[in-house]
Amino acid sequence: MSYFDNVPVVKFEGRDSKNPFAFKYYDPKRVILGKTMEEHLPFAMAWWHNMCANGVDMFGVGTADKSFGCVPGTMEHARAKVDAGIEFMSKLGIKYFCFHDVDIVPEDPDDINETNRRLDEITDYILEKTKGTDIRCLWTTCNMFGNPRYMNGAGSSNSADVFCFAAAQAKKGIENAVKLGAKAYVFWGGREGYETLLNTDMKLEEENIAKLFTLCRDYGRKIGFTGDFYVEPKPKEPMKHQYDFDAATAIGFLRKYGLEKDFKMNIEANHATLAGHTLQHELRVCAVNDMMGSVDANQGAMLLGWDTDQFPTNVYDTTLAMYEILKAGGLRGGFNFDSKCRRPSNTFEDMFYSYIAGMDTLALGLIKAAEIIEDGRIDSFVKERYSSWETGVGAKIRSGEFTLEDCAAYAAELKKPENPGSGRQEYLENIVNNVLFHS
Ligand code: XLS
Ligand code: CA
Ligand code: CA
Repeated sequence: MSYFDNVPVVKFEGRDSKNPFAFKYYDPKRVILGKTMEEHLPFAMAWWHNMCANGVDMFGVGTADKSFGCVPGTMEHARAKVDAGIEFMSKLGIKYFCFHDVDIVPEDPDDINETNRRLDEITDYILEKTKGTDIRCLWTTCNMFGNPRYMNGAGSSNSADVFCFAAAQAKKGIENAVKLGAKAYVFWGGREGYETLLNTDMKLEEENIAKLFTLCRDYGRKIGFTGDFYVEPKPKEPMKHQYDFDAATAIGFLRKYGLEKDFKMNIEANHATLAGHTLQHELRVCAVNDMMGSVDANQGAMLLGWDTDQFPTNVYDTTLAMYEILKAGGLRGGFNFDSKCRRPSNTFEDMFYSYIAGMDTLALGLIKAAEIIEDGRIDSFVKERYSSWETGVGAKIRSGEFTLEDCAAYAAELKKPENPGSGRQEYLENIVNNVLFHS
């Protein structure tokens, strides 16, 4: 049984191609800065958007049919989604997928044991179907925000019983990560936050989230999970305030509880902009803190204040993101398209066009970021800008040789410092344009 008969295998044809089912920039075997494009860009399919989401929103029912010929909510449908997902990934040359537990099986509303049995059945099926292919799981996670039991949070719930259900789901999620050979297990704190401090014990909630992370880390290591745990920051939505606000906040939290060795960041572009940052900023924070894990590739709508999860098509942003990633030596994880087709883009063809657009936009970003690095003008400007720290007083301060009194005595002797020099922002921005639009 195949689902996408009218879509051919998508291949690289180059930028002059007008074939809508061809890559214009993503050329998997092309070598850039010593690695192939497919090594630089381990793409992943997000099960929830691609295989599940049907365009439903607060104002209307679904516009896309994701039944794959089955009755939704059945295990037959769950298996059809596996078949369709593998066919979809194969046609695009995507090697990874990511999922929440309830994306791959229908949750039994009354018995977690039955949900877990279904998870065993479907993960067996995934293993069987991916055998002999190079398709693998990038990361697993659990939906600990949709079920009404999580209305007050999961790890941060006021209810210890609810905490145990979150723990039970995460335990199964980590076991599934081991079973499927995933590189990571993700915690996105969907409802780990608050609406009002009038009813909230913030200290207890944060300590309990750390407790959940610690229990999961210890259990994972005990059962042989060697991958990373990721925290995916997001400042708001669904909660008014979420504890994992941004990368800096999440990294500080992990360090406070001694979790920084086992955890890295999963940075989502749209969450960065909701936090008032650029994706480039969040990636730089990860890079300088040795926390670069994985990326949820998407983009938001700058005029809206919510999480639109659009496919990344803005080359300027992907170029600057790839610049950070290249300079940090690459990702430990990959690029998971946590992106969904717009509600009126409701055909199977649109799913392919969307992934082709996203993959090409990241590939073009990679090409341009490598060109910026090879061009060298930006790097050499930054190096020169900080050159006062390489020798003399700067070197002495950095090495610890200079005390506060030494700094003050030096200033007293100098009387007045020289102008620190132009930041040259417009000159640098024009270099980016020059590289981007150089034919
Ligand atoms: C929601 C998040 C979510 C995580 C996984 O905003 O992006 O989908 O990636 O739970
Ligand atoms: Ca995400
Ligand atoms: Ca999102």
